[in-house]
Amino acid sequence: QIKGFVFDLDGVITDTSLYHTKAWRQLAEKLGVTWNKELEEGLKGISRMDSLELILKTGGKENDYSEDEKVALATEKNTNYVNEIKQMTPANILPGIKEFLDDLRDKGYLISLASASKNGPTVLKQLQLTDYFPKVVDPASLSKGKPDPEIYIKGAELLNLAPEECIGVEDAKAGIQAINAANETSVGIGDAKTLAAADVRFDDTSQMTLANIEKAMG
Ligand code: B16
Ligand code: MG
Repeated sequence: QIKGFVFDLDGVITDTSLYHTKAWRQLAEKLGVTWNKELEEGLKGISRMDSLELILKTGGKENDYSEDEKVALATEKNTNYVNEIKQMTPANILPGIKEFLDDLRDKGYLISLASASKNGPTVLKQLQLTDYFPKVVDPASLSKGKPDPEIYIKGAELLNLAPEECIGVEDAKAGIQAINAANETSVGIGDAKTLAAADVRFDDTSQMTLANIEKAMG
């Protein structure tokens, strides 16, 4: 029986990928790495340092920078990103999400956040959704990022629930893999091909309701 929901943030609650993409693309082009759609998709859900590594590898530059230089590059991207998200307001909440969270809260489901982003709490604050997420997994506490299940296991633990009692919601392939490996039920938001491994999938957030999830789970 499902008692809790563990949410990804970027791409599920709001679309920060726009801002992540802008900031990473700016850095990549400065470093002489050509941007492409596959790279853009691959950056979703993975940590800041893993994102930088993927960009450098895409450009064949993985051995060109020291650890200190890499940290400086990632910090430069983050400064630009943090600047961008200052403009976010509750209008940036994706369609149907507020209603879904209200419904979950009314029906007594427990809710936690499993975002790889260290800026998660800031984004929730901009969206005025902090109160809906009393439990947030600290991404700095993780030894491995998505697709490793650790973040979703912790998301369930924070709610004092077994993974089998939780539904995880994700927009990224790496995230769905993490939810499945954690033994939670996976709900994917987005493209059918990318999210083929999801237990339940919707094209966009507006279709994600308890009734639709129950129907899809059978
Ligand atoms: P930060 P999610 C992820 O968030 C993003 O999808 C990913 O693109 C980003 O690199 C990662 O957070 C880390 O973010 O640099 O802010 O710590 O999808 O897991 O909510
Ligand atoms: Mg995401």
